[in-house]
Amino acid sequence: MPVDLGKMAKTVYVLNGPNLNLLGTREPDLYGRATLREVEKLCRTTAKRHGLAVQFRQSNHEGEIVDWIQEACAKKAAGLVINPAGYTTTSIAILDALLTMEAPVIEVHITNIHTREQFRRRSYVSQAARAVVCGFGIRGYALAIDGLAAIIEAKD
Ligand code: CA2
Repeated sequence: MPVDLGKMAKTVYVLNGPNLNLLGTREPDLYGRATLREVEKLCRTTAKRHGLAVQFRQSNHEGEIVDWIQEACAKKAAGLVINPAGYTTTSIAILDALLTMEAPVIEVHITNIHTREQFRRRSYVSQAARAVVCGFGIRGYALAIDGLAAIIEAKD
């Protein structure tokens, strides 16, 4: 039976890099007290308001994140939000995967990486990002989805 793509909710991927599974359990002064599960809920609530479905993932493994970016492309995701965490400043593999995406990519960081150590300030991922949100705590994820939704709606 043919699938009517027009009637299916568009999907956005929200990908989280290494150690973000620890959110809410360590370094609360820096990253806050909310857990990744709460971030997921925030993303789902925000996306729902825009009629978007969410694939929410976290991995400590670079290649798995690359696989998920390729999956988002193959499944024609409407957009992708990524907090690459420690891979932000090291991963050409993640950058290359993101550069293959036609859908808009938004980079998110919980902290303001520009007020932290020098080594955190240079992001490879930013080269593939339509926009970067940093320093709003976990609210940045909701802001990223709101922004992504506006870009997606403007395209329709
Ligand atoms: O501010 C952000 O969101 C970061 O992407 C977080 C990364 C860091 O390497 C980036 O420079 C900025 C670190 C994620 C580690 O997450 C933890 C969460 C709670 C406790 C410990 C680590």
